[in-house]
Amino acid sequence: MIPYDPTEHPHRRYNPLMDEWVLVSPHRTKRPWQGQVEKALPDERPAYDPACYLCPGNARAGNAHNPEYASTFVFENDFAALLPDGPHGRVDASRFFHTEAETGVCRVMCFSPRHDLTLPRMTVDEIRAVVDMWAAQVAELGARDDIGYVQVFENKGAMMGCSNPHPHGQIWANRTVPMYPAREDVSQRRYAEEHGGVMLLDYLADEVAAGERIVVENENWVALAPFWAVWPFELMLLPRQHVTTLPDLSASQRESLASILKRLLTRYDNLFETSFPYSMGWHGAPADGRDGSHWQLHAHFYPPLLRSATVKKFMVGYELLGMPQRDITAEQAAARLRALSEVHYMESAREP
Ligand code: H2U
Ligand code: ZN
Repeated sequence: MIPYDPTEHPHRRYNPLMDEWVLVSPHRTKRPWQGQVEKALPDERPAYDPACYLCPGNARAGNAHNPEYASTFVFENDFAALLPDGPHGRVDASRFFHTEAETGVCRVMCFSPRHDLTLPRMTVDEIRAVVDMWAAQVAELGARDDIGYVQVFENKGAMMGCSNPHPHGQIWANRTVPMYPAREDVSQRRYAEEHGGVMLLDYLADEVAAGERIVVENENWVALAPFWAVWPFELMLLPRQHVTTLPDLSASQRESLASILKRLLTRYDNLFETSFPYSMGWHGAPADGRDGSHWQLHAHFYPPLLRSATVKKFMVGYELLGMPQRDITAEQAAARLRALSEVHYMESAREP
């Protein structure tokens, strides 16, 4: 039999966090690509847009008005997917018709008053304010006895369904723990019971030793392409120390988080010289009152782009019906992101 070569031979990789598999087909990256590599149109936006419902002072749905905010600003989503008042718990459990009424809170969080910015184009101090607000929201909502999990996330770019380019994210807080964090909870709890350690800390130690999937790191944080990544340029961001939730981050961990976010998001933008679309979000220990010491806080970045500012990876056919599949390996993706500059292309372009 031919000896197995991970850069050559189709193989599958196991994701122990989600208990899933991904099919990797590295030989396909050698096939000729005749499509062009387009650049996106330059994104020229004003610092203030009178028609934007997220800009300071502007009107929102209903009769709401934003204050003249100067840093971050959080408000209840005017079209919330979850509502705080209402029934909860099992309402029907016949053989095939399980229903649970659910309650919760949805908020929108503006990262900056500036309509024309994105996280990588903000200063480290401004990003630090975003980190502090994320932590404050998780602390406040998580302390409520009608909330079991606080999901912080950002949808960036029209390609990811983001409705407004003003830099913003969302916070959805449920009574129950949503499906993916619940699955991560089971995996991490089982690992702690079986091995007596924290799964993602042990994983991080092995990744640091291997080195080939690390993209950026600093004294407190490591951003890496997970061994089991599904999306072409998927990343995971992890603290080096054992931390279970965003509010538990120390001042120095928050400071270095702001710094590594700027560096990694600048690399993302520089990859195809476009404002890189993605969905990102934080996973930490639930706020359901159970022990969460088996958890390690982390962020996932799921970007759809594959080959250029406009060519995205489709999760279709086999991915929907069989299992997720990727061509370039996590190691190749990490090497490409590692090779990029940490000076944002829009800023370097201005230099003569
Ligand atoms: P996106 O991140 O998907 O673009 O979401 C922006 C949110 O802003 C969206 O959830 C809310 C929408 O419900 N929104 C308001 O709360 N008030 C408005 O006036 C417009 C949009
Ligand atoms: Zn705006």
